Amino acid sequence: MVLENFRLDNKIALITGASYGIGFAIAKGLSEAGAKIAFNDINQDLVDKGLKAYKEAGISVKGYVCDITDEKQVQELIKKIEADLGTIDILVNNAGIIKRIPMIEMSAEDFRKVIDIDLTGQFICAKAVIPGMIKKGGGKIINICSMMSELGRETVSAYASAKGGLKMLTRNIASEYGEYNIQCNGLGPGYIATPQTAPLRERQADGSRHPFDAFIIAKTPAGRWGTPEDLTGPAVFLASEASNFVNGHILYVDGGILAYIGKQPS
Ligand code: NAP
Ligand code: GCO
Repeated sequence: MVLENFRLDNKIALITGASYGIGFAIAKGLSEAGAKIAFNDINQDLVDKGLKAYKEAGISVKGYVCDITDEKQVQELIKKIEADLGTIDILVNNAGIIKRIPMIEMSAEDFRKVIDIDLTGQFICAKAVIPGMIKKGGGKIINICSMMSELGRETVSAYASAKGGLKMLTRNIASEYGEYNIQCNGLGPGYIATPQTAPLRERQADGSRHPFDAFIIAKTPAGRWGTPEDLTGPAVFLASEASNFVNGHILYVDGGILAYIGKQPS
């Protein structure tokens, strides 16, 4: 039965930065497909916020404080999860930040911080889980990419550089570890309504849409922002045996933005 291939029963999944937003929605979806869930976030307050939200959603999870840019912390995190739940089968590299600053006004320190969290952190987490996946006979790594893995725009030079690099890290992990039955793919969300994009959707003083909000609506054939829940089905697919021959692919979940020139302004 083909639908059985989408089940995740007895699989152990780590979703990074998953106290809220896209990570939370993906963790909820993987849990509903049968996976045991572990998540981390950058501080105890966020982990506690996440634990409360998961409990309210009826999801049993393990939560851990871990900065994904700190390799020692990540290696400790993996050991704790292995002791609490077992060897990780699925890693969703979701944690990230964005800094919207015109490039020539951006400090090298800020640029490095975005690269460190949005790209180096994903390398550190993938490096930490791959040995266990090899021993276990396989695994799934899902890197949360972006429209900015393909496109640029004003003020997001660091973020676009990181997400472009994450696309190639995805392809390289697929290339280097595919022979161990590890599939590494990317999920490329379009513009999703989360706290990270809230500044781009703020209502103007006169009650009108934020200009960027109106722009994204015109650029999206679906005529709407995505929701974190729009990502759960694609995430379950990439985490499951249904995608065992999909490797090094970036699955864009963008409502059609990348295919569309955009609606003519009225
Ligand atoms: P987000 O605001 O990007 O938050 C991601 C989570 O990661 C937050 O809880 C954040 O904590 C945490 N985090 C930040 N730095 C960390 C670190 N060093 N170690 C561990 N955790 C860390 O939320 P989102 O909008 O749900 O985005 C999730 C992912 O999707 C990100 O990778 C983002 O780039 C990507 N994405 C988002 C969109 C969108 O439209 N929202 C579209 C495409 C891709 P803090 O709250 O303290 O920052
Ligand atoms: C921005 C947005 C985007 C989204 C997302 C699009 O400022 O343009 O934050 O970067 O977060 O990455 O896929």
